[in-house]
Amino acid sequence: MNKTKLLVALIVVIAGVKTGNAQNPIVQTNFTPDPAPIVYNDRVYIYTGHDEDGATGRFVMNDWRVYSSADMVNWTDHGSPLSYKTFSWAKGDAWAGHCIHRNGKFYWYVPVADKNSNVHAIGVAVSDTPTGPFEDALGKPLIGKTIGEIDPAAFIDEDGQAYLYWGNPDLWYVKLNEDMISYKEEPIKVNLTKEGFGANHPSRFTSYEEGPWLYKRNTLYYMVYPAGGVPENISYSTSYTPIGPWTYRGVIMPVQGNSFTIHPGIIDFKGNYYFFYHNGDLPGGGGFMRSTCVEQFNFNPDGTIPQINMTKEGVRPVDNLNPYYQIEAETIAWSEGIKVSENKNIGVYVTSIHNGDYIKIRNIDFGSESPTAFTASIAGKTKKTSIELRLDHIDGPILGTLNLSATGGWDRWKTESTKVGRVIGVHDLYLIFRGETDDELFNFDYWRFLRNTD
Ligand code: FUB
Repeated sequence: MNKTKLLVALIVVIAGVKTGNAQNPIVQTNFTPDPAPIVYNDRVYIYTGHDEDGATGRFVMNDWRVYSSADMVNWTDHGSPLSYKTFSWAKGDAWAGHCIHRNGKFYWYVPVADKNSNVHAIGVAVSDTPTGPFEDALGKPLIGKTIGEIDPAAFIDEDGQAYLYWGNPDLWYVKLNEDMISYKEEPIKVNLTKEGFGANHPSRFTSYEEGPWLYKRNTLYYMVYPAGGVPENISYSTSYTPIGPWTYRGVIMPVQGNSFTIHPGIIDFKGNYYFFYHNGDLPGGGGFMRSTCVEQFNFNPDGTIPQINMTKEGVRPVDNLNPYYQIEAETIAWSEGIKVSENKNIGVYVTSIHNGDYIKIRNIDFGSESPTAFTASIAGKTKKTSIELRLDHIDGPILGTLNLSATGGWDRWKTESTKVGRVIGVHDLYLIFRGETDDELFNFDYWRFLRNTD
């Protein structure tokens, strides 16, 4: 490459980063540690923890959150359907959980500080839908006998037997009954050997730390876990049974990403393998303000997992978004400036919108017939605000501008529309918020495009 070409390439790369080509962390509106992904009805649902903004020196975690996507890049925020307050016996410390689907119900296993013992115990919440509402299934802990009852992860084998794994510094498992909220045999502590779990840290007997994730591919079971001690990497062991004996296989993700913890989750979705983790790389983030990220990977031909490094670019879209249905405003590939909130009337909505903030949505398929109008549901008290619609780039061509007036209240919702220019095919869309003030502009619930035929 000659010098001029190199300079042009560098400018393009820098401009790309500046205008939001990043895809990791996948949520920018809240800190979302400890991701636990599942696939349900052609969507990926991620159950995350929630580090409160401003946490320093200790974890401040009161609830959990749910996000979903059909394309792996546009993530819809389903809010927080579970909090430590859901469990009458809990007093806080809503740490890393895991949700699993069985017989039409969703079981969300979570560690919370127990009011009675003052240490973490594992509760289980149940719902009829992946996004809640969830309620305490037992009214007491499912597991709560010893110190270190954190980081539960459930797994259902092909023969129907369900297992729950958890623990720091020890690794435990129990066979769950078909009802997923009880067990017959007592929990078993796994014998952590160097052969089974490596030994890469002077202060620990093996490298197993916490956060187990059980994944099965063909006949091989993968136990994937944060390892170290701290700072943690993600390592794994394999076995031909879900209960071992385990063979240590090495590090998948080395220590990276501005966080002393990390947390794994692996799924298959639409023919690809995805590796979820968290880091502290969101602006303002760190060891106590961590965020979910995802990378795509392939298994090696011998079934081992290659080293996976953190990237800012994340993964490619595996589907397009149809803009002719109502899209929740909190469906976001990347955003800057905004936050989300939720209430009983309308659910989750975008808020804390200021002049220049934006939402990027990727891979919108406008089809072969151009839309004629754009409509959005907004609420606010500020005059002379607008949503600028730009294609493919934050400085890209303007497709239309939706001028808005005050609706009379932050919860007085109104649908406004504007004509748009011609566009066909697949494009990224930037919704850029404008106003003549530094104050908050409006709240934003949903949007869609309309065609003449709609
Ligand atoms: O998020 C709180 C704790 O940090 C989790 O339970 C561990 O897995 C670690 O990520």
